[in-house]
Parts: sequence; C-alpha cells; structure tokens
Amino acid sequence: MRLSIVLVILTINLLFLANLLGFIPDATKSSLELRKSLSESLALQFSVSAAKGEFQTIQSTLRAVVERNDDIRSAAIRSNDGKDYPFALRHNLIEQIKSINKKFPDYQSFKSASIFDIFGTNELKGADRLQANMMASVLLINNGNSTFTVQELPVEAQFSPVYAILAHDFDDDGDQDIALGGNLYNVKPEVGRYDASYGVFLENQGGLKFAAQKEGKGFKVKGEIRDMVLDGKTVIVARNRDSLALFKF
Ligand SMILES: [Ca+2]
Ligand SMILES: [Ca+2]
Repeated sequence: MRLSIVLVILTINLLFLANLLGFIPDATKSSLELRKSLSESLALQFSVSAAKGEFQTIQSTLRAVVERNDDIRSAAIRSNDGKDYPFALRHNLIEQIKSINKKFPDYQSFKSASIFDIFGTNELKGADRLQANMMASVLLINNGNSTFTVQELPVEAQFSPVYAILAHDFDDDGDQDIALGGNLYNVKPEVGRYDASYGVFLENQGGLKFAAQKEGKGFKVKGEIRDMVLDGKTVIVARNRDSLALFKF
C-alpha cells in the first residue's frame, strides 16, 4: 500500500473557491466559453501543483493570468446565513473594479452587500461556481484499484497550514510515521497570520491510524517551516527567514 498526502490549506482553498467571473454585460458566448476552458485548464494545473506542494506557483500563475486579462475577475466568496459575501474588502475590490466605488461609496453601504448585490445577478449568470468541500489536511490512501480512501489527519495537524511533510519510521517500530511543519505569516491583516503550529509528529499506531504526540517526542520548532529532509538519523528543518533546526532521533 502506498501513501500520499494532500495538502489542503486555506490560501489554496480560496484559490479553488475563487470563481473566474465574467463581468462584461455584453459578453458573447464564445468569450464565456473561452473563460470556462481557461478556468478548467487552470484548475487542472493547480491541482497538480497543489499535490506537489507548489503553492507559490499557484499564486503567481493566478496573479499573472488575472493581471494580463482585463475581462477576467476572480472573486473568492464565503457563505453565511445562506448569502454569499466577497472575501475581499471594499478597498481591495475597488483597486480592481473602480465602478464599485460609485455603487458603494462607503464601508457602511458595503458591509452587508452580497456578491450578487455587488456584481448583479445578470452579470454573474455566466460565472462558473466552484466549491471546496473539505478544508482539512488529509491522508489519501491508495487502495490500488484506482480509488483512494480519504482520512482526515488528527486535529493537531489542522491548527495551521502544512507546507512540509516527512514520512519515515522515526521510532523504528516498522511503520511509517509522519512529521509535519507549516505556518504562514505573510497574509493580509484581516485574515491574521497562521502561526499555531510548532511542528507535528504523527505516530503510526498501526493500521494507518495516526496520533499526534503531545510533546512531539522532542520535535518542537517555531516559525514558518518550508522543508524537512533526512540526513541519516537527523531531521533538518528549513524555515523562512530563520536558521536551520536539527533534530536527532
Ligand atoms: Ca513508526
Ligand atoms: Ca508505530
């Protein structure tokens, strides 16, 4: 049985949540279809990148695509009480679409506006709507018959986005354990930085049931972990704008 791990983090969820919306009222069918195929190919490319953990690639590609195409707008939304609200704040939207300033002259008028109030039901008719159904970091178990079993990792692995994964039999009992690292500081102030992870050691308790060790069996490290590599019986942890951390096991 082979193991693979899929990272599902909030930043990427937002990208997948983000619809590529057509906002031009007189958009022709062909341009809508063009947008649709572009969205599909981007989604495909991003799913491959996400599986490889190439989040920077996803972000830079999406940014480049949106910036180079004047008639493409992306809008991440979140739902509450049956209404869909934009994730972006008023000033962020106005940076991209100046006319919103006229329709919503102040934050008071914007605060309870749904995505339909802002862009209009007609203009959103041709938009594709993609929805993320799972926000957790999970283990995908390859069943070997073209199917996978999805297993949510323990809650300790969900405290913060995961950027680095190392699978190894750290306790030398014959089964593969998992070390995780992550965090993300460079986010907008309204989101708040993701800094709740101090590294996670998930011990395989047999039958692919993983349990987080509270003290991490000595694995505790602050910062934005971006990679972990093995050097014999040493784990080398690389962090953004910080020193390497070494852990012997
Ligand atoms: Ca083990
Ligand atoms: Ca074990």
